[in-house]
Amino acid sequence: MSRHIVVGAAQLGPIARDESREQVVERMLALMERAHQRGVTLLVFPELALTTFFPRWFIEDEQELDRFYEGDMPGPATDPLFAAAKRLGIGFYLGYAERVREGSQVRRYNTAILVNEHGSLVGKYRKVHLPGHAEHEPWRPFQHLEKRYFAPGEEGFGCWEAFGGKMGMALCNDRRWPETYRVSALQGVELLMLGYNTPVHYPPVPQHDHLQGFHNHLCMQAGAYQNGMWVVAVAKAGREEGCDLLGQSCIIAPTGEIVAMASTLEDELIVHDCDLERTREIREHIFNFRLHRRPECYGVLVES
Ligand code: CDV
Repeated sequence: MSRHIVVGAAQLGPIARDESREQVVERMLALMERAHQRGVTLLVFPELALTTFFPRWFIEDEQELDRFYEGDMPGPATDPLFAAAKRLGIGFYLGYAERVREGSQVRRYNTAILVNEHGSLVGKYRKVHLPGHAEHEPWRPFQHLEKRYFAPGEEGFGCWEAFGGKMGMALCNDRRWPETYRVSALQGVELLMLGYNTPVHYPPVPQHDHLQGFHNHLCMQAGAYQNGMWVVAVAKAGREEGCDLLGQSCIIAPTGEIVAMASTLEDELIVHDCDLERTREIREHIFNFRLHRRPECYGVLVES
């Protein structure tokens, strides 16, 4: 028996600070059309896919900051993505900056949504692991102010029934944490989608810069294998406003093998026909959680 889903990873090249939503959505629609021609029914876009990666700047003017957030999803600029989903029969994962009013408070999240092949919202995920710093650090060549611009997601990782399987969502830095995969796998996730923006230069530890590509794949291949799940990881890549962002978008099988990988730092589509049943090769044997896990020995994981 097999359960196939043709998945696309829609890597985006750089987005300029003054590029409009309409221009970006145009690029995304072109990728959706190409994906449709290749039989894709689920397309994964990057983290904060609608704008430049704005946490690289210390922005004091609230109005200027708000330009990078979506108040409505879909809104007038993003509605064409939902319409294309319905017209082409392609669902998508989309990362964006979310601004919501909660009572008298405005809250901002680094968010991803999953939309099905009918153009309807299936689920929402708010980034759990926010990297970087909250205050302006002028010594850095560029900032990473996610801790200033976003509140951490409180709902954790989920599992959504869609596309004939169990889907999970995460965002960028989440991919470096083993908990992301395990908490998802324990809920049954068979395919984990994640978008990322990863500067090649890491100012606090620059001696690791040459390892960015290695660490990117190392954590995701391990996460896929140790949890028997497909991982679809999609970059915003290339030189964006003078900052080099890692590419290497990829699709990873539950065996940990990379089965498709982007070879440019531009808008690029990669596709793989994923059989969700292949998760069983791992989950029913080497990592059969029910038979072999020893949660009674792992208490410190949640106690500290
Ligand atoms: N957008 C991110 O979460 N980026 C981080 C960087 C700052 C290390 C990442 O883990 O790729």
